[in-house]
Amino acid sequence: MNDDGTIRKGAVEPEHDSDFVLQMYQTMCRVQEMDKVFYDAQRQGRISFYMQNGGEEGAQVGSAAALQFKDPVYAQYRELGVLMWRGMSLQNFADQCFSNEDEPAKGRQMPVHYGSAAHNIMTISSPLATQLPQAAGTAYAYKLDKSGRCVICYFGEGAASEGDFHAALNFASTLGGPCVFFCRNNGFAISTSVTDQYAGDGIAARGVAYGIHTIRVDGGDVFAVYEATKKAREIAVNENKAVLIEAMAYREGHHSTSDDSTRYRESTEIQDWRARANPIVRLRKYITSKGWWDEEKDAELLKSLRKDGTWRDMLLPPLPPFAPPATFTRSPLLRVPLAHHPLRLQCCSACPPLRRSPSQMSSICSLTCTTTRTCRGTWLSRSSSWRSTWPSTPHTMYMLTIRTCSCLKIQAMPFVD
Ligand SMILES: Cc1ncc(C[n+]2csc(CCOP(=O)(O)OP(=O)(O)O)c2C)c(N)n1
Ligand SMILES: [Mg+2]
Repeated sequence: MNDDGTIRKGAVEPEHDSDFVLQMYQTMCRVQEMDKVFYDAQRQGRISFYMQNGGEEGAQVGSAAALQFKDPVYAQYRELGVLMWRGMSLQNFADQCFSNEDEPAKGRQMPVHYGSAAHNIMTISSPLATQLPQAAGTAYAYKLDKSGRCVICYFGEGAASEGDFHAALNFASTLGGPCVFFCRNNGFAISTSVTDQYAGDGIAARGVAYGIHTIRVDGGDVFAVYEATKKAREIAVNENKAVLIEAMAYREGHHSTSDDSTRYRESTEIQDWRARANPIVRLRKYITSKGWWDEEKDAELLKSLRKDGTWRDMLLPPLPPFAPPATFTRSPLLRVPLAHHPLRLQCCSACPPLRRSPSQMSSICSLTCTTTRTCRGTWLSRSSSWRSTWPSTPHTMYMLTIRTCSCLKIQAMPFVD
């Protein structure tokens, strides 16, 4: 498909029925909408972290649609459309990002580290590329037990610089097993553009070097991705071999909510990609030209996505009622119970060391957020209080270190100016 939604000269137009194509389109729009809402939720301090998928919805949904439910998914972290296509609900995602108890890891994981046995999705790990050797191993097991299943393993082009990428590809090429290694080449590994990541011809060339069937595809073209993945799965299962796909796309958003990508790329570059090559826009042009879609339907879809109950609950402005102050005695690890509030931690004012200046206080007590490994607050001058600079979330854990404080009684309470 061209950027304007027309079929490229010489290409074969796919013969999907309209329901299937519209289902793909709606899933891609849902990814975009969830990204907006969760990004805002992070900015409002309701969750600590989020990663967006803009520009890669076509690669995600197109590949997921070509697979079978029995195929296990090993993902990186920017594959929301795959998980949605598998049937994970907005509530599942919200439970994970908000560390609710209904989440399989019971709030012990960072946001966007989804996983669901029910949907055949392995839990995402933070260290890059660990999923690749795991996928190669699973595929080898499938080869031995002739299960007819095919492993799909997603990763970014940045992760392909890890040793695990090479170990996995060599393992897969020599021992075999049905595995589709799906590389999302979105142009960046955080702030490092591909021009600084490698000097060769991208990731596809590495597949050829390992003797693995390799396909490079336009990642913004949902149909092309679908065909490539379908073919790759077919080869993988029939020949018990690995196949590498490199889907060329562009990361339209920041790397994560901890990043500001305008520090290392021009905003005009982002705007150009969004306007010209966004996979949702391209597919919308195609379905409109087929007479399956129009502006009115698009507006209705957007309205219904925004009306979703999960969004509504997340965006409710009032904060939860104040929990009673909690007292901790010598416990080094505090699970802060006051979700969503800026927090005041106060030591007994009778404690002599705490009547010192803020700089002296810092040398006596320190509070470190165990998620970000940073001290997320400041001691207030002329008081024995510490104020968090960010609102706490349900999974915020602080490591409290008290060196010479004699009372060892700390009270946690909502911060009120
Ligand atoms: C082993 C390891 N090294 C470094 C990091 C820090 N890190 C997190 S994401 C990332 C960039 C990965 O880029 P890419 O694989 O292209 O995926 P993208 O974010 O572009 O989707 C890096 C370097 C990490 N998580 N693990
Ligand atoms: Mg990348």
